[in-house]
Amino acid sequence: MRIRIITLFPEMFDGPFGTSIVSRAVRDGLVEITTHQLRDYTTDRHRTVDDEPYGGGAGMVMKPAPLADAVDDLKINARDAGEPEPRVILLSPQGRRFDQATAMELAARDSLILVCGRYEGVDERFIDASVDEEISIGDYVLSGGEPAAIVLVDALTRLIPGVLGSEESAPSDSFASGLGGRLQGPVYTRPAEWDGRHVPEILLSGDHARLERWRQEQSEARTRERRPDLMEPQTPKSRTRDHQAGDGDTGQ
Ligand code: 9WO
Repeated sequence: MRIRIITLFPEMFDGPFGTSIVSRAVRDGLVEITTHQLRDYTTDRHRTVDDEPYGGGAGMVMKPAPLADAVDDLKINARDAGEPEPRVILLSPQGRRFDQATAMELAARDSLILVCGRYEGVDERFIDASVDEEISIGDYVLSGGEPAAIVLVDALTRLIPGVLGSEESAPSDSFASGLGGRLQGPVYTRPAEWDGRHVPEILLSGDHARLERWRQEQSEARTRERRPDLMEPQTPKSRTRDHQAGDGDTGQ
């Protein structure tokens, strides 16, 4: 899998991608991740990437041309490398909510371009012209799309065959396909008593059949308690921009 990331802050990715499972996957050639400085796609002397919003308002808006030029260049790059057309994803609070099912869907693609916005947003015409899908990792405002891109890459990388050892297995299909699954129950390690608190006796009993039943019950009780929404039938996914081409959506 090949992931290209357009950003004003490439150095934000050095730590997360240089550590742990993602770095091992990169080292083993299972995923190739590159960051691309948006400013390199400006053409003016001051390397301008933003401007004042039409109609007034606080802050600045990202200009469409450098973003579109970056995407176009990286698509040419992908074609030259013999890759299929990359899917272009903008990380944005206005996007479809990211979940394990979306992670599986994206992990099955060979080539992605992730676009990280900054300031108060990106010019809507860039989204209309160049973005296939907007994805949100949750209902909060960040300073930019970068932390969301890091989350997305982490979740995808774990799903690439060969990335996880047999010890740390990927989530099962039932969990993955729309969280029809359950939350994980409590886990414990040594010592059997710590600070006056005991590990549940059943974990020490060696009765595997009873233990498996207990784990299922714990998982279900916790899900019912904390995330009852996971136990409801899933509502249909909202359509992606792919399916909306030409429907006149103004994004309002
Ligand atoms: C800024 C702002 C300021 C005042 C009132 C409303 C506002 N909205 C925003 C805003 O959405 N800023 C974004 C910052 C512009 C695009 C990049 N930024 C961003 C991406 N923040 N949060 C995300 C994000 C991405 C994916 N999932 C969750 C959040």
